[in-house]
Amino acid sequence: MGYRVAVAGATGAVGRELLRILAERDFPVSEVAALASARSVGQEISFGEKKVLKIQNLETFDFTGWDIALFSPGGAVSAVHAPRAAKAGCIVIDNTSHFRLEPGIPLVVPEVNADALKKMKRNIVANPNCSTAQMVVALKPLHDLFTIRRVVVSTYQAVSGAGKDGMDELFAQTKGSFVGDPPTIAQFTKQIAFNVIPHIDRFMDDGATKEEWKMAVETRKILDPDIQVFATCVRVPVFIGHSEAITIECEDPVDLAKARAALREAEGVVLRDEREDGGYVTPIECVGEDATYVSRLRIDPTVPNGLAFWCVSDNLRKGAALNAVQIAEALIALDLIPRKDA
Ligand code: 11C
Repeated sequence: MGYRVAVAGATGAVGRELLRILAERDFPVSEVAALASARSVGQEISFGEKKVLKIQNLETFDFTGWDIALFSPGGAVSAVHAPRAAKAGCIVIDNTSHFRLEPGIPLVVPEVNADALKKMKRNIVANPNCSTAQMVVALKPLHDLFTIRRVVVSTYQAVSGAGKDGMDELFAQTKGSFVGDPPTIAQFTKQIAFNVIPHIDRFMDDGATKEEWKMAVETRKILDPDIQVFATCVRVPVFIGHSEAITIECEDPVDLAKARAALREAEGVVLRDEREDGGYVTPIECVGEDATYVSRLRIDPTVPNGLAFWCVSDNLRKGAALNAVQIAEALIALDLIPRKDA
């Protein structure tokens, strides 16, 4: 027997990845519903090798009797429909930023804080921002060893973070540049092809962007409320795979050999750090992979107890869909999803 699982926002980049990962990991499903907005109703979407699902309307879908809902339809839509699903008794794992900081709603990266799931009060669990998820996976073993006090991070974020339309814009601008078409700019504030843009999400009063703010507040909720994070988030012309240059300052003296050993052992982390040409991981190599890759690990001698590294992961997988499915798996392991077929 399996679980009845609904995927909301099934036609988006993350929604498609959610369906792919559920099938790939043989998630115990008895039935899967693919939900999206009215304009996609009736379209077909594949689930695994053999099944095709017809898109149903999220607006009118009745969640009664469904066990798990994986939501990625955009914050405003989740704000309305995630509580509706939760009220119907379905456990919602929401990939938008809408519920992340709300009390009683755990914000979870299973390798880091699966235990927080036990504090779920409203049938909703939040999935973090992609740039936060991969960073905390890499930080956790280092925090356990040296107690991180401050993180300075610069990101190099793929256009798929802005969804399928962001990917289409990079493709169209790149192609257009070879045939002499002027760039059409819609998803980003400036041309993204052959460029980088130091701006993701809206500006806040202190001059930081909301993406930068999210990295700080989400890291504190997931890993440790005493960690300070200073982020600069940059969009780069890469389709999939976020990269991050991270420097940490720790309370305790840092030992490089111990850091390496802990990263090698850590769940979800692959250390590839060979200090030679090509001995590091780039975003194109992490596409379709589950791991968070760490490379270029070295002491930062310019700050007390400093350590620096490079971190890369598939933003649609660990940064979104994979983490959501791992949360569902952790909820099952902790026996936190009431079986309606029991
Ligand atoms: C980006 N990180 O790369 C964003 C996308 O809060 O879930 C995910 C936004 C979020 O544009």
